[in-house]
Amino acid sequence: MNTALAGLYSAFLTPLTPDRKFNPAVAEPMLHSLLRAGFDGVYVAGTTGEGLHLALDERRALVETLARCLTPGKRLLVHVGASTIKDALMLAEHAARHGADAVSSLPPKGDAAAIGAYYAELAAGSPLPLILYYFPKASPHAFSDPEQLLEICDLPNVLGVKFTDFNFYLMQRLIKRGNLVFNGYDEALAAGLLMGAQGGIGSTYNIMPEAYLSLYRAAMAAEWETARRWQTQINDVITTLLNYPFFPALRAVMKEKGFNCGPMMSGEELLPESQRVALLADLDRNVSREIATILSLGTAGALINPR
Ligand code: MN9
Repeated sequence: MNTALAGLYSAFLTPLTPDRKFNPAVAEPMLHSLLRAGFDGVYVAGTTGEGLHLALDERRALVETLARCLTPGKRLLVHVGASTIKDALMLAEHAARHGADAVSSLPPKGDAAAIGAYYAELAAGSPLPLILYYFPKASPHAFSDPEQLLEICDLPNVLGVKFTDFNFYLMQRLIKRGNLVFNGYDEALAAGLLMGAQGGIGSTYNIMPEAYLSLYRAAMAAEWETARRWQTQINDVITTLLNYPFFPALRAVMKEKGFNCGPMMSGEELLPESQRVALLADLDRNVSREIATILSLGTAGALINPR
């Protein structure tokens, strides 16, 4: 198995200007801070990065900026999923030209035959290895027969799967067959690593890198009690975030940490001020001091909830 890309990657939130253009002035320091914290790299323009909502030239600008700022030894995984295979192949070629390490794609719309044909064409035409994206909640039409996922994994140039599901039995079958598997549900990273996932990719890695890296190091050392303790603390945060519109809530916490990612490309509204304040107060109430420090809630919490 090719494990060169094993590790933890944050699913990069695409920072936008107020008029919804890619904002490199925020992306650069955000990338540096994630890499400095210890992540192996970033996964860009996926669900979290709103790749499917960005114009193609914005997606290319995003990749070019991050590729330029990548420090030695760090890696760039680019989601190239698009509404046509032609665009996906063009983005894969662009990612390769700019030094990315792998590409990835959600399944397209359509039936099993269309999905099979799309991945076969992308795997064959991409200069970079392909990471499939198994996410039944977002793409319930795809892989209703999991055997199809296993078959596509056997194609040349398919490296592995970003596995966003709680079916750990299926996850382990993939691992056993020699595929590189990235855990996709942040709330179950410890479980995925226990089953043999070689890494993880996640949206909430952006707001608490140190917690995920501590969990990962514990898991790699087979210190499962410690890994579970981190997972439990992490899940206090995720459970709170899931009570709010999720991606606006993530953006609100990023802003608290000094990274103003601007509006959502999808047009979904950011949290109104009263909800933003309520979210920060909920986090302050629900999470440990250790996690509050990692989230940079120190001052916000104290202001909202003096003690
Ligand atoms: O990148 C993410 N998937 C989506 C993977 O956002 C759709 C996860 O990190 C989830 O956001 C997270 C919360 O459910 O596990």
